[in-house]
Amino acid sequence: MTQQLFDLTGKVALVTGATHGLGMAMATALAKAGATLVVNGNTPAKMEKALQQYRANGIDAKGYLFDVTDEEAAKANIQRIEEEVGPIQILVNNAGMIQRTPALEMEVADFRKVLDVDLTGPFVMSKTVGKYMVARKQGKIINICSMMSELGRDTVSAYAAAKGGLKMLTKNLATEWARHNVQVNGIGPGYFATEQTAPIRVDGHPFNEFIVHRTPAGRWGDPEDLGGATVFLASRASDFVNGQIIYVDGGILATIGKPSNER
Ligand code: GCO
Repeated sequence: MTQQLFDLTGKVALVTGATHGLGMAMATALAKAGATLVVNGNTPAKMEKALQQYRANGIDAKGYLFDVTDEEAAKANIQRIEEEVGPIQILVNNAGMIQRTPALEMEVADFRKVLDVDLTGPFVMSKTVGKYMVARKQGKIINICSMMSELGRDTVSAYAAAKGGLKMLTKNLATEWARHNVQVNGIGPGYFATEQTAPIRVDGHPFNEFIVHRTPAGRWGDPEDLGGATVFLASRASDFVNGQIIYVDGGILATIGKPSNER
């Protein structure tokens, strides 16, 4: 009985930004739990390489190239996926970007771009896929939030504003769509070892030392650490879970931290 709760066999899962990093890790976990995987990306070369990586891992992923902030492109591709692959029952809004610039130096256009990709994009995708899910009275939407959904940090004002907004968008869509048996939740990753964090993770970088010390688990997250929460929120096991953000953060949000001279 318990295993069946987490079985995704026969379910179509669409993961945006899944050509690398945390998106690929979460998409892989969904596929390994039985889901039919559809991968979104916006770079042909990255998509080709990613599909090869999925195939090498025994996953026959389908790739669709489109910009999640472009509503017309999203509508056209979601319709294609529904026709070519099947009804989308799981949507993971993972595609995102970050720009690390002090607020006083950030161009307003750059601020708007981050908000567009990290907040409007998930809205476009949720609205486009949600229309099908609400009509079918079944669906799972998982928005990938962040530590910055709860905490500020120097240089990431746009990203934090977007991820804080994404937390509240998650709660609002959950409020509107729970009655249609569509569960909308989020995952808030802590600090993970990915391409996105590579610049602040190099040995000796002050931020690298800071994170290892600030995280009670004493390490950066491994992308595979996200698989369990992803499968849980995509499966029947979370049918009565709505508007929740599961923070997979090694304990960062649980603690004020400790003095720098303590291990
Ligand atoms: C940063 C990091 C973070 C992490 C993640 C934390 O610059 O602080 O890139 O944004 O990627 O979002 O949850």
